[in-house]
Amino acid sequence: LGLLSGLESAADSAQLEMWLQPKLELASGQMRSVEALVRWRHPDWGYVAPSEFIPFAEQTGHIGIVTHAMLEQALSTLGRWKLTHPLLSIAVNVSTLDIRDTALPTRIAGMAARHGAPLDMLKLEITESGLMSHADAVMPVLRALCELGVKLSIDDFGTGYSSLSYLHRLPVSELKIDRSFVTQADGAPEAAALLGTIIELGHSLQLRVVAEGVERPEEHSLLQRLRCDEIQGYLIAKPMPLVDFERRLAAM
Ligand code: G
Ligand code: G
Ligand code: NA
Ligand code: MN
Repeated sequence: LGLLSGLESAADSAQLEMWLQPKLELASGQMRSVEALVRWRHPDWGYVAPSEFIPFAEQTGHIGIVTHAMLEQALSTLGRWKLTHPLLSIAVNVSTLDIRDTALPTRIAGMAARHGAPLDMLKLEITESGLMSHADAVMPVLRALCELGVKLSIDDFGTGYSSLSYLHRLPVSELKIDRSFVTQADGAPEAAALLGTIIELGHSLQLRVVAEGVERPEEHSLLQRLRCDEIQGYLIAKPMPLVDFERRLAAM
């Protein structure tokens, strides 16, 4: 309960920080997109890990506080990058509860207008299980987001139970393969073949395919051979505060 009231005041006092983790586009060697990951800087407890408060916030219906804080920071950043880095997109994680909220698209459009942010540089990452658990309820919201130009990505793909016909109908543009598949594929031929099959599945659905959790050079080259579009993981960079990321951008 202390955690919960803490979360509410955390948002008000800017303790919910947006950290960024780059992704690397394999064909071009360019950075096209970064993922926003929340970090709670508590005045007494120090950094509270997302694993300690995200599941709790979801269960108690308070995830909207986190989502709103991340969207605000992402759109404000995109507004600033419009002139300096117009092709760099930011992906924000959203939970099932968020995408069942029919007011979400309008709220996002309002925030973007306020920050002068291009909506087509915003991406939302939604877990496969989140998409599947309320398939009918989320479809109108996904369509409305898509019409605004917001890009949608299926996170942790391979860990849920997608029906292929439903996947085909979803207005998503990207699939993020869960990191467990990347970790297992390293040195195991059958697991590497499975990874290749998931990448082909994504491509036959006309989706961009991103692999997460890439930690070793061998995984990087395997994913390059398998024609994965983008990779993300500690090998490329760990999540970092916005100021550190912008310092890196300036030095590139
Ligand atoms: O960055 P880290 O590995 O600590 O994140 C742990 C978990 O918290 C991951 O599953 C990640 O998707 C989730 N997470 C991180 N930031 C956010 C956020 O802003 N919103 C939501 N809903 N989940 C997040
Ligand atoms: O659920 P989601 O896919 O959003 O989880 C992202 C989480 O994965 C974040 O907590 C992030 O810090 C973590 N992460 C990012 N890259 C790596 C990596 O290369 N290895 C591991 N183990 N975790 C990673
Ligand atoms: Na994610
Ligand atoms: Mn993921």
